[in-house]
Amino acid sequence: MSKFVKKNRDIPVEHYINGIKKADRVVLAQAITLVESNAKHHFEKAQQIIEALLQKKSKSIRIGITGVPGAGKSTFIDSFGTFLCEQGNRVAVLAVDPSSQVSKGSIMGDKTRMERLSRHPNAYIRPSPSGGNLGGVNRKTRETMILCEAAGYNIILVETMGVGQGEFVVRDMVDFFLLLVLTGAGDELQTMKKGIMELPDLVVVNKADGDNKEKATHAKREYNTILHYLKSYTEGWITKAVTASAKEEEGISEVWDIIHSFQEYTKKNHLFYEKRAEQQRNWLHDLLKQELYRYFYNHAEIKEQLIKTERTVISGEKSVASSALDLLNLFMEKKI
Ligand SMILES: Nc1nc2c(ncn2[C@@H]2O[C@H](COP(=O)(O)OP(=O)(O)OP(=O)(O)O)[C@@H](O)[C@H]2O)c(=O)[nH]1
Ligand SMILES: [Mg+2]
Repeated sequence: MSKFVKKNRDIPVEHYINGIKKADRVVLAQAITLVESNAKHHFEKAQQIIEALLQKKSKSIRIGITGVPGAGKSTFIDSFGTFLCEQGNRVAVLAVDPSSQVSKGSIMGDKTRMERLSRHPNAYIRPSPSGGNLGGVNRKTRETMILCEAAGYNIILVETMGVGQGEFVVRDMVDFFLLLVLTGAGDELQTMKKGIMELPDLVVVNKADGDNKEKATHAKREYNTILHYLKSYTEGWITKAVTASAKEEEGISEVWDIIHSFQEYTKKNHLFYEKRAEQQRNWLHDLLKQELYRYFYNHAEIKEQLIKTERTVISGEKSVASSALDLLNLFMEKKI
């Protein structure tokens, strides 16, 4: 626990709310620390701050960036983010790293990969919250996003590694999802999780520079062929593959043009806010399921009864369905 978290009991919520409204980066960072804390009283304070800062229709765009390790996500965010900042945008970079428990936050531990962006006054970079399960990381990232938007960041970039469940979680919290790939579609697809090709709104073949340029162009064609046969994630939007070089800063403005037309298209047919509404609903239900599960399995009497019930269903004394119902009834009697 950081020194700040230990000391912060006396800081009133107004301090955070006003500071964030004034785009004070130090206060924003302090509020995010509260959101990331697992202590109960921090949770309550964080919720008060968030509720005061909720926006009905935030004008931001949330962009998820995924890809296998080494695809160039951080380098791409550095170039892309700097490009966006130079156009007058305010860019916040967050990360979802389900592996951080093991690797202690490998993702974006390398702020050096975002050296230029981290120095830009319009950018705010927050490394991934460490510890906790994917559900916890999910909530923390979503709430951090709300705080950043309230502080005036109009573009939110979320980096996640395309290896675990992270990309599915991030897909459901962003408006636009970008998959960064390398050359050789065949090989790479094998290391990527099944179904991932159905998630992106854009595929960017990175490292299209030097000797690699030709191979990247070839891979782009291969990806376009694959994408042609897949259903798009966003109705009516055709997911394409393009080439770029994060290092040489080529194809960066083209990526932004595509995101811009995506925004225009989805706002015109109301999909943009419909998707956000759906994401809010999903989040609520995910959270409810998670909490119900936790309450149920942590309930002392349920735990005890569950062992007995297991025995009776294994021995065939009682049917599984009626045993489950009995347990649920017991749980409800105890809770309500
Ligand atoms: N030639 C070339 N190299 C690149 C490009 N983009 C990234 N790289 C290099 O590829 C390596 C990995 O880049 P990162 O940006 O760290 O990749 P990442 O996807 O963020 O990696 P993880 O965070 O470990 O998942 C680094 O050595 C980069 O310098 C590019 O456009 N061209
Ligand atoms: Mg990275």
